[in-house]
Amino acid sequence: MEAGLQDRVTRRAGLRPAVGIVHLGLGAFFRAHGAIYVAEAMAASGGDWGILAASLQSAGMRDRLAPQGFAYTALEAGPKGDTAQIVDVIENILVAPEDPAALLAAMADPAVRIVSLTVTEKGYCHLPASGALNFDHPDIVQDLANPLPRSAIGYLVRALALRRQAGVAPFTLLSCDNLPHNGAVLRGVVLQFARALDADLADWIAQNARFPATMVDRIVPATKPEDLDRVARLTGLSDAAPVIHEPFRQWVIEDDFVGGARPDFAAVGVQMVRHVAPFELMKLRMLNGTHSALAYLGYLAGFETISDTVANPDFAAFAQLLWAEITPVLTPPQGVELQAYAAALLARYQNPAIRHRCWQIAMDGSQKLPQRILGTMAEAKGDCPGLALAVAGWMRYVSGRDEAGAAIEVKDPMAAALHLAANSADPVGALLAQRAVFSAAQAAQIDPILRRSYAQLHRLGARTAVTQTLTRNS
Ligand code: CS2
Repeated sequence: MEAGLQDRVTRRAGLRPAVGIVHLGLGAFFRAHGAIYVAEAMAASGGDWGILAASLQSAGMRDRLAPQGFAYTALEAGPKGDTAQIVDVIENILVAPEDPAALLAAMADPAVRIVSLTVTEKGYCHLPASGALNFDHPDIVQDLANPLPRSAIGYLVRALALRRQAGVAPFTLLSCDNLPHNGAVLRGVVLQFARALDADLADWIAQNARFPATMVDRIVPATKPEDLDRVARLTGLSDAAPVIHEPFRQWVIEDDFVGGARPDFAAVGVQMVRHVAPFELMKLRMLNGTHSALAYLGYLAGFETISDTVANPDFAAFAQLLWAEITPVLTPPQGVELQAYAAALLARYQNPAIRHRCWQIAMDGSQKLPQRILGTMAEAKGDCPGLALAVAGWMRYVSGRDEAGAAIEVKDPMAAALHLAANSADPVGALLAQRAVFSAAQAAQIDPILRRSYAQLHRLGARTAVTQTLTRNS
């Protein structure tokens, strides 16, 4: 039996950086992306940017990482082989529901100057179609009525209130989720929540806090049980919570922090820019849009992962068709060539060392489709057979039955409503009527093409429908 990671990581008490960042939402993505950049920035330029991470739901990650001193292995899985590094930048992990007051106190500490978030789209408790705070969300209802929160938004606002009370400047709120204008969306929901509590607090936050927008990118599948052996074989150390990631990474951040206080991100390749929006839109539509499309159609066609899906030449050609639909209505960031960006994406998807399950990407489609796919369709005036087939794939997927009649485990905050709609007499009409996902204008615009795509998918199955869509549009 190999030695454990804990035997290697000697906690250098006294030499550790102080905590300067609280991170909400401790998933694999943050551990393979933001945390590594922060560790590298401190190695390059110093600074007290140790991370206190919080799990907003379960204790699992804390329980696995605590015996290892919160260090873990990040395994970079490339087409030519794996390499591993130990990431040792997390100073502590709190499990929010166990002790909400402890997390609030940590966020109110004046040494903390950044609170970053990877809480996924649904963690913003907003209405995806409009961006407004969902005041009917059960967590928001509870968090407005109680000082001990449940939601990320509740934690942020209650912690900011404590800082204001204590005469401490607010922290920077750094959204690292795949939402368009993520900084502005976060600012919007935080201010709406704060205003419902106390208008003066909302004004103080609006004037003094900062909400830089970011674009984050690295493909990081959920860690699977077999990955533990893969890591132990490579490093000779057992690790209860490694992360597996692709070689590529990108982080673009709007350089707007409270008092300019931040790690030296620029020293480690983060692009610090004035306008993130063009990067964000490109990534959301070209990467995440095609990821979702391949996830629904690939799943229905019986492929397990994205790399399995694009190993099929027709699905790889279908990805190209999607990019051909997306790029004409996209303004690239300065200096970026969209064709080269698309070619690089296909190579990333083809990386056989990354086993990213279609099922994982298919999760939470109601929260993802608007910014990933529907925006392009609206701007392209609905003339997108490839994207329409992808949305039809989602409609089929949320019915909960695959093409062979087997059950699909649909994970989505709207799963129940979607299931009902997708199994009604008029699935396309009933799903297009979901106003959290489709605006009335958009539903009317894409109704005809979606009916055709959905019928085609039903009649032919995903594989043949993909092939037919290609031949019709070649
Ligand atoms: C994926 C993303 O799960 C998903 O929905 O599309 O997690 C994707 O892998 C990342 O955004 C890549 O940066």
